[in-house]
Amino acid sequence: MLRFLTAGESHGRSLVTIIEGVPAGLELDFDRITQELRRRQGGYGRGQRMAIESDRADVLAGVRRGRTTGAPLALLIANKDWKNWQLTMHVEPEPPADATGARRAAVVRPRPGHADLAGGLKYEHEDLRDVLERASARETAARVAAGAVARQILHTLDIVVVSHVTGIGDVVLEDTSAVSFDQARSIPEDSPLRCFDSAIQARMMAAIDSAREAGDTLGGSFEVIAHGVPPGLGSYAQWDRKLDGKLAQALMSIPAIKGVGIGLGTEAARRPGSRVHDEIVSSSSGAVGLSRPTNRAGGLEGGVTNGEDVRVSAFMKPISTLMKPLRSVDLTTLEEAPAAIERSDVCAVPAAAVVGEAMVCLVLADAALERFGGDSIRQLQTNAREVAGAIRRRLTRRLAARATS
Ligand code: EPS
Repeated sequence: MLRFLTAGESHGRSLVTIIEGVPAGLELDFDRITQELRRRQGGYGRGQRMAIESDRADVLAGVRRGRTTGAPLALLIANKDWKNWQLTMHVEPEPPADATGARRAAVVRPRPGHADLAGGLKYEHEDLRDVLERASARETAARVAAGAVARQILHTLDIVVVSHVTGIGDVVLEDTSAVSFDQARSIPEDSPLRCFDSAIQARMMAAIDSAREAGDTLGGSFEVIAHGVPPGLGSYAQWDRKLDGKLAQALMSIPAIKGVGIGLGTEAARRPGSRVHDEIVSSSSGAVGLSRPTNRAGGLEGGVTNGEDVRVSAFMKPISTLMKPLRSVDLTTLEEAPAAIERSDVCAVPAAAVVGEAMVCLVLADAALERFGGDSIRQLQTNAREVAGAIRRRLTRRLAARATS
């Protein structure tokens, strides 16, 4: 079982993550972890914090001489902004003598859309900074670090995960499924919004500019595509083992995500079955003599992977902090007041797509370890090859029998 926990606040000293269940013998590519963290910082519409940070993860445990040992990994991401927040975020009862930065006033006017009010009611916080510091999307940097490790486990099984932005506000791709895995993979890393269609991308950028000028924010949508996923991951046998459910929870847990779709997603609800279900045809080109001319199911049927690309979409609401704030209430007086303003992004959909990739990598790596087992990468690869060989032998034997009958 592969699991992870994160800890840390947006303006505290650091973010940390612990990943448990990583097989031994994985040659960890440290640069690739840094590369994923830098990808998360990108995107047209990101805020000033991204000019301060240059995220990288220090590996503190679970790795020796570049290889995982089977022990838990501990990764630490230092917040460069910490030097500006020590007088506000100090852990000690009183700020240390050498504490730096400004002392911020308590946050008492909750921002509609963020966790401020709900979190303050739950934990009985007077200063809503105690909520927003942990609820901040800053936490996703720790998830991306964990996801970068999971991605490397998947690569030992030739599974590759990519993403592409499919919508910003009301500027959306007509047909998300028209973008193939290879096309999504070909999007250059310096793309402003990582949308495959450059004309639509230009319109998306204009929409972000308009939102910024209006003191507003924008959300959007993205799709994560996992290629090379073997059949049989997940299970239909129990509600909490269905892989579509696990993927949906993982994506929904990303800050600001309000909807998830598998394959066609909600579009499947509007079509007749004849235009939803993916026919199965005998095919000499198929890995096991079968192929699917379409993949509207997004690689999952009954909560189990069927060998097609896993395609999951997520729908992100606009960033909560508006420079033209919405109405709120000052919780110290209960009088109407404009919502608090925190430094923020105008749009962070490309960043959320990178976080989405990380979450899909973590769920798929866990599902692969559940199906194939393996305390070491070598055992995992051997077991996965054996299962794939058994499927091929079973089905191609029937193909051979049919050919001779
Ligand atoms: C973010 C860090 C945060 C925010 C943003 C994303 O940094 P700061 O609060 O210092 O600006 O910029 O978080 C949000 C917009 C949010 O609503 O939580 C990051 O590292 O991704």
